[in-house]
Amino acid sequence: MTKLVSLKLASLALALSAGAALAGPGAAGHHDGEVAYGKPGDPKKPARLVQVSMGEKDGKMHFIPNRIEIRRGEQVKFQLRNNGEMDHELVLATLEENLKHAIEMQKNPDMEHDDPNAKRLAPKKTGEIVWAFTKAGQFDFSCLIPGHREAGMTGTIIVK
Ligand SMILES: [Cu+2]
Repeated sequence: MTKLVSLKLASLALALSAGAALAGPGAAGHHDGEVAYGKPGDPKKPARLVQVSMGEKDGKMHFIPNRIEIRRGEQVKFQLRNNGEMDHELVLATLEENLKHAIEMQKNPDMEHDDPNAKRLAPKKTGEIVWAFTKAGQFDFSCLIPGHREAGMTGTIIVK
């Protein structure tokens, strides 16, 4: 009996210290993985559907559409489809981050993205990105496979 009580107390103490650690200063400012262009979406919450297709035509590569307007606070489910003959990806970020990232990709072209803000698709495949646009601004989405952004695979997101 006494042993059981002390065990319960020990687990209570553990739970309390875990709670204190969660509320510590380290957690401040990084809740939900929020970044300059918003945060990963919650698939359980409603989302506006935006279809984006990827492909190549006449030596150029594209996203359709390549300009998307979003209201601040809106959650968007991007339904992606690769209609092309090559692998493509959509990486959502600030323009600055995507330009920097494109340089890293040139050094390491096989870098795979499996982040909440990016999706890579083989030809004829579909995929989704769910993103909550919590901040106003102008953002970028690009295919960072070397040469693709340069061939036209880039678009703009405007959050107002
Ligand atoms: Cu591409």
